[in-house]
Amino acid sequence: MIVAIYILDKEGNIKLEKTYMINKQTSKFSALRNFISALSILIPELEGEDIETTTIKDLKLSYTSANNHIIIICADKFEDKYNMERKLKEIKERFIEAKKQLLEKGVQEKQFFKHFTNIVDDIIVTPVKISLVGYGGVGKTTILKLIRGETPPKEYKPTLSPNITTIEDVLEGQLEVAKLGNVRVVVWDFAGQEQFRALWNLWIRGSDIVILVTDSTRKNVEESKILLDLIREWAPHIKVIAFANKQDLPEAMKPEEVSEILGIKAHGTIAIDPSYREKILAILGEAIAEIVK
Ligand SMILES: Nc1nc2c(ncn2[C@@H]2O[C@H](COP(=O)(O)OP(=O)(O)O)[C@@H](O)[C@H]2O)c(=O)[nH]1
Ligand SMILES: [Mg+2]
Repeated sequence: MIVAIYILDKEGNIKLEKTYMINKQTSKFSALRNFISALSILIPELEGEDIETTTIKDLKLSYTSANNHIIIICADKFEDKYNMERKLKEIKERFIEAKKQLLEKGVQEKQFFKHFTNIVDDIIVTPVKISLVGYGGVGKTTILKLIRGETPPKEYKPTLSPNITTIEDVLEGQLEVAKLGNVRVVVWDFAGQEQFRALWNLWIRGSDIVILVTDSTRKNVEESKILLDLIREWAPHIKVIAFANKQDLPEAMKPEEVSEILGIKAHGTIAIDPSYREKILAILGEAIAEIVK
């Protein structure tokens, strides 16, 4: 995975620095910054417009020059070279374009790099697709609203990675979507909307994480098991977790019982209770951390 991006000026000053590491990786790459600073000695020699990639021990570096700056993408040695170079090329093009606009508008350099960091994020961070699936009425839309923060939470502490803070509301036709940074959460109703059934298979296969939502009644959980078997058939390797929603209702089975019927981990939720937002975001964060490991 890509772990950092740096933009340095001709004098070797770091103008933009952004790391994309998760927990454990930090120590491994802590020397990176010093290394990059040292690398700046080479800048005067980096005249060419090409993109080059080199591997140094556990690191893979792609670099290029643009507008008297050097742009460096750092990844672990397993990262695909072409993926890095493709992203770097895009960043370079956007950098040149944005610089031009900056000059026209007279924007301060500091402001420029702050703004450009957002552009870089969009390019670097691979989007994560999460599908909330289940029968009608189990609480998917309510969960999505809770994720979006539409129900005011009693207490809000961001539990996902620092990137995942801007909440953008995107509605695409029939789909209900929440966007949290690079994470896209989409709702699919299993019952009804027959015309969308054909897309189901494709969508599920394109998802990184599927969350099967149940209302925790025995009938619904047993029906959802059939849905789970279908998902498994379509996408055998996808990460599927379950929500045992409506835990506040007297007929709700305990999450453990739901887990047992489904054969996968079921988290107890109450989507109408804003205090569950944090728990739900934490579950998503954990699942995401696992898949991008
Ligand atoms: N008691 C209770 N009601 C819930 C819960 N989550 C959702 N609901 C209600 O269940 C109904 C259906 O929810 P909705 O999110 O529209 O279900 P969807 O069809 O899966 O999108 C709505 O009236 C919600 O307010 C919950 O955890 N507890
Ligand atoms: Mg709904």
